[in-house]
Amino acid sequence: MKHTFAVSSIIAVATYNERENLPLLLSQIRLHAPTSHILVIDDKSPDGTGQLAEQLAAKMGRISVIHRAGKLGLGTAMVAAMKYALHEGFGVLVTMDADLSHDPAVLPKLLAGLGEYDVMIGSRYVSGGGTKDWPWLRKFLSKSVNLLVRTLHRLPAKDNSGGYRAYKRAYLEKVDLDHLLSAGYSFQEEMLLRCHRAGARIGETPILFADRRLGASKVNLKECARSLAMLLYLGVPRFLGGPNLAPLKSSPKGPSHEFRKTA
Ligand SMILES: Nc1nc2c(ncn2[C@@H]2O[C@H](COP(=O)(O)OP(=O)(O)OP(=O)(O)O)[C@@H](O)[C@H]2O)c(=O)[nH]1
Ligand SMILES: [Mg+2]
Repeated sequence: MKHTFAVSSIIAVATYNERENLPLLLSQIRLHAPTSHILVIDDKSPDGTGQLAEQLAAKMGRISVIHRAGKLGLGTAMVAAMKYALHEGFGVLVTMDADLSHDPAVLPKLLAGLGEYDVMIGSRYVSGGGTKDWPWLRKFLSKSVNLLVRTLHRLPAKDNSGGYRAYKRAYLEKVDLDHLLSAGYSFQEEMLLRCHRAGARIGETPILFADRRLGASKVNLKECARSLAMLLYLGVPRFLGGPNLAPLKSSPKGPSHEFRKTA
């Protein structure tokens, strides 16, 4: 008898003051990825996003909320999501922003891409992708950083800095999540680099990245400079004192039912 298998997936959104965006975001995710679990990681948002997430979770079901003590940064929120996904036995983790810059309508394509690839990227820089309403300076800086990263780290992807991604469990298990070096923006490049070093096949599907419509931007110039320095350091070879980016040899503990039998 032939069985079909469905991978259990979890979609993680980190939030800091996203109260205005959360209801539409969660309903859109549920619409486009109805079988996925949702995880919200909130850092004690002063606007009450965490409490609103709890109310929506009670109403909608299959939504978990992690409340952290204060603003600890997007990178560590994503690590918390990765550990949660591993611990809870999910086969796929999707990460996305909460401000609707990442269109939930792309979720089916990201998930379907994992049939062929191990990590899928919602990409602004492949044919059909792009950014909407960005000033030329932001566009120029983002493209330049991507070109630098691609060249320096010999990464195959065109968009290495975006946060709209789907990861297969096996590659989250191979990355040493306890010793990531980046807490800020360079987190995305570092994760990709580590997955690449672990042998992951990386695919991209185009997205149109829209600027946030509601809520305040958290872009921080000091953090941009710190992340750029980190990207350069990540490119220093080991024998010259550079970082250890080798994949883990043994998997961390936790249930590993990657595939759930459905028939
Ligand atoms: N939990 C948590 N989430 C964060 C933190 N910083 C940012 N976020 C969330 O991470 C996602 C991306 O942050 P954004 O502020 O949208 O960053 P951006 O897209 O580069 O810039 P703007 O959209 O212009 O603000 C959003 O969902 C934020 O709410 C943080 O310290 N903790
Ligand atoms: Mg944003």
